Amino acid sequence: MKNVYLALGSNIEPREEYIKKALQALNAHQQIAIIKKSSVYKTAPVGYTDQANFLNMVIEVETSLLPLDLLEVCQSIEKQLGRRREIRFGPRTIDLDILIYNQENRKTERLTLPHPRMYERAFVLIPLDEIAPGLVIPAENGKHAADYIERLPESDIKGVRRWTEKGSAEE
Ligand code: A4P
Ligand code: MG
Repeated sequence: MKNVYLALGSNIEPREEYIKKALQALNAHQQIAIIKKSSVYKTAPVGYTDQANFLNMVIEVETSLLPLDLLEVCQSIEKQLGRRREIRFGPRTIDLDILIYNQENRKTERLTLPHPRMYERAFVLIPLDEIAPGLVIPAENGKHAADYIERLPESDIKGVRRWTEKGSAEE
């Protein structure tokens, strides 16, 4: 079994429903078990800012799937939930990214691990730190989420607010 962290994000209504459905679909997969869920956070859009606020969360899962097979499952769930790829970084019903897969480091066209933009994103680092404060992110020289949060501008941190308590987006 491999230990994996996934990021979920949605900014098209009904956002909470899309997050819940994605959790259900992941949990329904025979080779995926959800171990831990962060709270759901309401977050200001990053990158392409002319779009609605997001709901974001991070989960820990155990899986026997290989990285590319897990990516395929994530993308099929995105598709099932009506995801259309129009604007890069733009609005989406659901985005399911693999943040960390075991202690793997890889950079291929289809998959980069850990997720290449996670170090600068408060909407990923804050929920990750909530559920895995002791986790060493397997890149650079082995830092924790909190070490990267420290480097972020205050305004990025303020853009991430708790929306629901831990576990309330039920499976
Ligand atoms: N890919 C490579 N590595 C990975 C990985 N570790 N996990 C490839 C998942 N996918 C990975 O992603 C494009 C391609 O990245 C995939 O085909 C896969 O082979 P995509 O989901 O199709 O397109 P995207 O979502 O537009 O791009 P991406 O790179 O996932 O966008 P980001 O970086 O996730 O940014 N602001 C807030 N507040 N909250 C958000 O959730 N999300 C984005 C999207 C922008 N701003 C946001 C949020
Ligand atoms: Mg994505």
